[in-house]
Amino acid sequence: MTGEFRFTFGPWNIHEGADPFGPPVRKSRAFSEKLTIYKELGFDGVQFHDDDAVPEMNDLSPEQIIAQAGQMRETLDDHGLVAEFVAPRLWEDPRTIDGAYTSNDPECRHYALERSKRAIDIANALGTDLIVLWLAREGTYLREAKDSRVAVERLVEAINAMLEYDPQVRFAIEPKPNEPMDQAYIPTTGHAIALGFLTVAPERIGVNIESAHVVLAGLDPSDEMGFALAHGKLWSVHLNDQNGLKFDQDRSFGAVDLRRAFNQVRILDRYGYGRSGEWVGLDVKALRTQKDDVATRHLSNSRTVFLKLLEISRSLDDEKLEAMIGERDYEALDLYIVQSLLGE
Ligand code: 3MF
Ligand code: MG
Repeated sequence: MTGEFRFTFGPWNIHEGADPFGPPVRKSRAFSEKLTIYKELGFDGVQFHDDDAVPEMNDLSPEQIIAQAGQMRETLDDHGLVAEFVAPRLWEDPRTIDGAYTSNDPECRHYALERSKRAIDIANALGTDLIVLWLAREGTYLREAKDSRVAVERLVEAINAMLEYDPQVRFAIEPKPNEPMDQAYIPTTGHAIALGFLTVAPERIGVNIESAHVVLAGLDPSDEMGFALAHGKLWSVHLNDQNGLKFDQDRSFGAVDLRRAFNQVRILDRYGYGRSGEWVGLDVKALRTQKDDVATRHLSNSRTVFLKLLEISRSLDDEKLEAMIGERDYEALDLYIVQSLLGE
């Protein structure tokens, strides 16, 4: 079968456990301390928000930002780590309360674009050509407040400006149907890829598929991955899990639906995901109940489950599978998969 997989996560995946109803329950860890944990947990790459790499970047000049990002690159080198991507964090500033690229206020849209250009500078300094766009507040709480056609045009305008700002950089759009907004304008993989085709450089627009986001859209993550793979657009993944249609849980990979996780691993492996340098990214949260000394288990556990499912997928008897499919005996196929997952 195919090759090895390399894993990444973002520093926000080691966190203090606050939720909308309660305060932090674990101590903060400095970013430098988090970096020392990556290798121990079996991870070789780091996903960044722009201000993970350059804190307080809104107070710095573009030159200062590039210099600080350069220092971060050296720190990564020292740890034997590399940057997978940089994502502009466009959902915390007061100017992005009503959206970033789709805000109704032109000054706010201007801020979002300038901030995104700085994120591209940071990516260059960190040595990655990939920007992830999670379009957090690009949606509505009420239909009448924004115009959905204009919103798409504004997204295209912003992405075009970024494509023109840097002729090399690639963008992986991370779709999500809701949260924090009631409805998002780019809720699924199909929307993200179609948006790319409206831009001046569709060949530089792909997707980052997050399992939980797909489940929230009522779809199957492995099918969304297949759709992106058929377009040559699966440039990153955020593997995790999600129990039904509620808030974005970011559960450990495979913790809720093992078979759903299995099928994601299977399609990634089948089509050589990773061969062109793609990483297996996680976007998982530790349960709030988890104590300090064991608050990184969700990361190592997710990786362990991925590798175990990979082993199971590769051990399946292809001839047996083909025979069952040929006979259209999907009941037999069903049992074979379930028994394999049960280790029988
Ligand atoms: C939200 C997310 C985000 C993005 C991250 C990188 C905080 O549901 O999934 O995680 O993945 O901002 O784009
Ligand atoms: Mg994510």
